[in-house]
Amino acid sequence: MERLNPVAPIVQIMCMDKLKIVVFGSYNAGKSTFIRSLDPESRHIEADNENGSTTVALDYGRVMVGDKKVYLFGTPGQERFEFVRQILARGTDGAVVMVDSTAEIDDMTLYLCEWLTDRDIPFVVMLNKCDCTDASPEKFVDVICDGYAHKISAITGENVHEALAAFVNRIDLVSRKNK
Ligand SMILES: Nc1nc2c(ncn2[C@@H]2O[C@H](COP(=O)(O)OP(=O)(O)OP(=O)(O)O)[C@@H](O)[C@H]2O)c(=O)[nH]1
Ligand SMILES: [Mg+2]
Repeated sequence: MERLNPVAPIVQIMCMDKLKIVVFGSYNAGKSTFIRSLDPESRHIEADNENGSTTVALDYGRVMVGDKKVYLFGTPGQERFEFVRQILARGTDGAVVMVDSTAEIDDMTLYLCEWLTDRDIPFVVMLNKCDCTDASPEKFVDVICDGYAHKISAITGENVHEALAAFVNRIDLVSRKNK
């Protein structure tokens, strides 16, 4: 699961002791839960819906990874919020693509991976909801992330901090190589 694959070049990282990471993913994948798990004091702009709540603007959280301050922005998953995703993506150092591994591969996830690749934004796939008995994360690995992904459970916190730290270190490593 940790196999390294080539990462798109990072053109500009303004200041490596502060990082902006945007969390993308389909509706209901667990983006907001992931940010809550990393930062219990995170903020969320949501509306009530049939699943409890859905993000209608953004999530915002902060977490230290080693000596780096990581600013996390969660996007809304509903398709109609494309304009919000475009705004939040500006100037980001990296991205997480959150996937519900109890669901099937969907067009939105494929589109997001392509979109990030086209823009040379380094990203990591997080295969979420691995606490569920019907989770099948393996089916995503080769299709959307070329072997590089982390299995997590945002709701239990399993592997959440470790997966983010691995990605932050990876961004750092690539930026040092490019200097
Ligand atoms: N079992 C399980 N449920 C999860 C996990 N992560 C999130 N959920 C549940 O999945 C639902 C959606 O979680 P959210 O974090 O709101 O998902 P989201 O991607 O932010 O959703 P949108 O903002 O609507 O796109 C909620 O009922 C969560 O409790 C997980 O790791 N395991
Ligand atoms: Mg959300």
